[in-house]
This record gives sequence, structure tokens and C-alpha cells, in this order.
Amino acid sequence: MKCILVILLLTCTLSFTDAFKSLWRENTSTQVKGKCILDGGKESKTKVSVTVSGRICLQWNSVQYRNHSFSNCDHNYCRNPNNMIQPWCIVRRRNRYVREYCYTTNREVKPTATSSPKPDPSKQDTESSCGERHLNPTRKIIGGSRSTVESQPWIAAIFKGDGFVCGGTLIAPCWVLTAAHCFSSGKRTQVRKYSVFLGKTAINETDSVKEQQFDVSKLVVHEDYDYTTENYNNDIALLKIADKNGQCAVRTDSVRTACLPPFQQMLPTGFFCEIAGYGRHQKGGFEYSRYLKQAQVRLISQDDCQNKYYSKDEVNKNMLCAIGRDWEEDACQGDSGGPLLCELNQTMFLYGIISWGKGCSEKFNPGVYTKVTNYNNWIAQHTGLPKYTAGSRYPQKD
Ligand code: 4AZ
Repeated sequence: MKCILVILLLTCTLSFTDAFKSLWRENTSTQVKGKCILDGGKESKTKVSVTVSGRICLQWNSVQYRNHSFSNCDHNYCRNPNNMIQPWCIVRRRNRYVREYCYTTNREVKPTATSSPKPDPSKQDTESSCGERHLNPTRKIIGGSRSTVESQPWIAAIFKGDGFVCGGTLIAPCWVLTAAHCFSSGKRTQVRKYSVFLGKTAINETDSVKEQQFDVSKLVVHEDYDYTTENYNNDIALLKIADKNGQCAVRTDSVRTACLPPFQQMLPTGFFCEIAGYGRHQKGGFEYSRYLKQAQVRLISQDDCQNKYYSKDEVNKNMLCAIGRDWEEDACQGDSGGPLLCELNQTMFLYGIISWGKGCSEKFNPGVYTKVTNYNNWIAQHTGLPKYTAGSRYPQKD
């Protein structure tokens, strides 16, 4: 675990660009007496001061970093003066001062409406309004937190008849992304038996104000998913949804789309992300969780996942691995198909599809996810929506 952290932090540290150096030089040379240069720009003045490794940021004016001093910055809040992908700060690691990205928990928590507005058919998410949500307080349960659907408004619950099958993620008003292994009959699956619910907080309860129900008009399972070997390679599928009137998902507080990151965009090892689903509380637990849950997980390096925890035969380049703190939070049976999302610029991006793993929350057996950023072209080809797969909401570096 320690080893993973070191690699992660090294990656973060090394990933800062030269552009930063020149900006820093410029800023420090024009430091105005009495003003903190870090607070000068239009950037958000976040009060977050924890990094992706969980370290607390050092007070800016307490550090001398590479000959730069921030004597007027009397706080330890994360800042982003050089337009990195997200705010950062300086921390102490093994007697060295290094920069680390911050764990930007939140985000301005927008007030939550007491009753959801009625769906307005003219209101649909577009590729530029994805990934936004209203956060609600969550209650702690085993290995994660009970979540309100407003915190995970992209979550889809896929049913066959009355039986819950898998989770999924709404990526465009008419399209849900899920796992191929959820449909054991592959291309021969009878889609008319399936339905998809959005805006569902509890599997066994119906909330007619928040929920939207759909039929499945089309199922596309990845042509290279092999149902005979079940090695989970290319574990990705698309469902096209429409309600009885042919209408796709309408944007409300409880139903929103998640953003897709750009093709092959990856985040540093150790980055905090979150998973959501209606799956089992515990390995071997008999009953599915009735309620939507979410948990925080961190990305594991590909090298560790392929060599230390699993083998290269088991985990390939189309997969990524993640696990919660102390191996305690993980996806489990029934969560399959659901999302692994990572937040950048207060926007949620879908990086993974819950796919497999040995057991649940078992030490040294991380959760394995389909690496969504390998499939942008596949998604564009089958949905006909290249705008949604271009990753246009992803923070741009200068
Ligand atoms: C499943 O069976 C499953 N711990 C999903 C994820 C994981 C294990 C099992 C990862 O759907």
C-alpha cells in the first residue's frame, strides 16, 4: 500500500508542467506587498486543504519552495494559479516539500429542492450540461454511504421483468452505458423483457415524482466481449432507452447525465473517485441492498494491478483497478454495470464500469473496472453522438 502511494505521489509531482514554472516566476516577481498572489486570479477561492493522498496542505507562508516564498499567503487552501487540471498545494513528504493535487471534495453544495420539479420534456441534458449534481447528506452504512439519487442522478437500474439485473450510467438522454456481462445471452438478448429506471433511490420502492421508467429499444454488446471465456475483456454495452411515448430521459434533480472523459485520458494513481450501485452490502450477503449506495475508491497503478494483485492474463489494458481505503470499500455483486466516476472542476466524469474482482473488499483483490476512455470511438460509432464522446467538458490545460 505504501509502495502504491509513493508511486502515485511521484506521478503527481512529476506531472506539473514547465508552463507552471514560468507563471510562478512571473507571479513571484510581481508580488504585491500585502496581497497573496495565489488569491489574485479569477480561480475559485476554495477552502479545501486536503490532497489526493489525504495529506493536509501546508500553510503557504510557512514554506520556501524552490526559492519561491508566499509570505503574504496566510492560509493552506488549495489554489490553481497555473491552470493545472485542478487545484493543488504544497505538502511535506519524507522531509521534502512537494506539490500535490487536492482532493476537491466540494464544491459549492447547491441547495436541494424540497420537491423535485415536474419533468419538462424540453429539458434534456446535452454534452455540455453533463456531470452536474445536487449533493445531499449521506448516511453511513457498511462499506460506503447510503446515497440519495440526487447525488448520483446518472445511475440507472436495469431490470429484466421484475428482477433487478445490473446498474448502468446515463451518458446521453437516450443512452445508458453498462457492462456486457449483464446480458448472458449477448446479441440474442430479448430486449423487450428489459426496462431501465432512472432517478431510483431504492430498488424495492417506487417514487413516481423522482423516477423515470423506460423500455429498451436497442442493446449493443461489445462485439469482442467473449461470453464463453468470461475473461471480462471489453465488458461494455449500450442500451438505447425510450418511454411509452418515445421520449428519452428528461433532466431533473434526480436524473442527469454523467460526462465522458476524452479518449485515453487517465488520472494519476491514487486519485479519489466514487462508485455507486444497488449491489450487495457484503460478500455472500443474501439480499441485495435495497438502497442506492456510494463509496469512495482510489485508482491503483496498472502495473500493481497486473503484477501485484492480479496477473496480466486477468487484467489487461481495457481494465482499470481501484479500491477503497484499507480495502474496506468496494463494488460487489449487483453493482456490475454501474459507474466509477471521478470529479474534475466540480464535474463528474465516467472513467469506469463496474466489472469484476475476486470477492468483495478482500485484501489485495481490488475491484476491476472497464476502462471507459478506451471506448470513446466505439460509443460514438454506436450512439451516433461524437459530441458526447469528445470530452468537451474536461478541463483544458493552457
Ligand atoms: C459482481 O459480481 C461483482 N469486488 C462486481 C464487482 C466486484 C465483484 C463482483 C468487485 O457483480
